Amino acid sequence: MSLLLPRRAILTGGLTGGAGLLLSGCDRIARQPTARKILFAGEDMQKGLQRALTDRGALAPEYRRDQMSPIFRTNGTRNPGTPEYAALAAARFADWRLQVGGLVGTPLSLSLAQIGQMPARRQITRHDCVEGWSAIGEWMGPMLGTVLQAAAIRSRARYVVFTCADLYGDQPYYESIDLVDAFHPQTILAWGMNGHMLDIGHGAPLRLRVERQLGYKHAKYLMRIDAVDSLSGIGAGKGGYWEDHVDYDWYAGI
Ligand SMILES: Nc1nc2c(c(=O)[nH]1)N[C@H]1C(S)=C(S)[C@@H](COP(=O)(O)O)O[C@H]1N2
Ligand SMILES: [Mo]
Repeated sequence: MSLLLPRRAILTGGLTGGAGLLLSGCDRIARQPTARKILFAGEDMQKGLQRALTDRGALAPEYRRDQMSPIFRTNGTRNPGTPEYAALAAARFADWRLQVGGLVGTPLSLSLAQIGQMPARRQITRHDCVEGWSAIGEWMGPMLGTVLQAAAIRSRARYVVFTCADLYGDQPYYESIDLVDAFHPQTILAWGMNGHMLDIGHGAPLRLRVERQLGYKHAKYLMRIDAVDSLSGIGAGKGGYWEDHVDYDWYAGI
């Protein structure tokens, strides 16, 4: 329970309005890696560490409806196209279940309806792809932290691994984040986008939104979520499909 974020404040919109506007000029400068290095050079270790932790917890900017992109492109897999996924989609995901396991006290198997009944956050954020495009869209779904808590995530857990329905070769797309991002209030399991149920192109029936990081971290077509204490047993050990195959950074902070 100690990890529970101030959900009431979030759900009533206390944090949703114009978080981006609250950033001071100093914060903006501190976000740039080179500036950050210079700033940190003059600080003692303790202060620098504290600062880094604060930075990780900060909110990504949120936008107004009228700032949303008229077109939000799709990227990576646009349809998993496997017989299994086709069958799930044909039944409008009535038979789909999200498995939550690994280092948890209570493994869960959640239907889309169950996830839809959980308190949802709505956020209009900017998606930044490493390939150089971005788009502003509205996302809706429960906080990942709520689901991890419902599963009674164990204190030994350090990371959360996502396994997807789409295959690259014979391997599902996979990604991982640490617990700071997993319990960040804007890290949600989105079932809604731009006022509709998530479509297949954007990751139906459920995709991750981890708003402080680049697009490839936002795993679409979620099938499993596992809490783990190490990433060494996942794929080649770097924590994600692109990290393992083309050396993308595991921590892709924006
Ligand atoms: N399962 C899965 N998730 C994925 C990908 C993918 O190929 N498969 N591509 C990633 C990349 S690189 C980006 S930019 C975003 C694209 O999300 P979108 O299609 O909703 O724009 O999904 C990310 N999540
Ligand atoms: Mo991307």
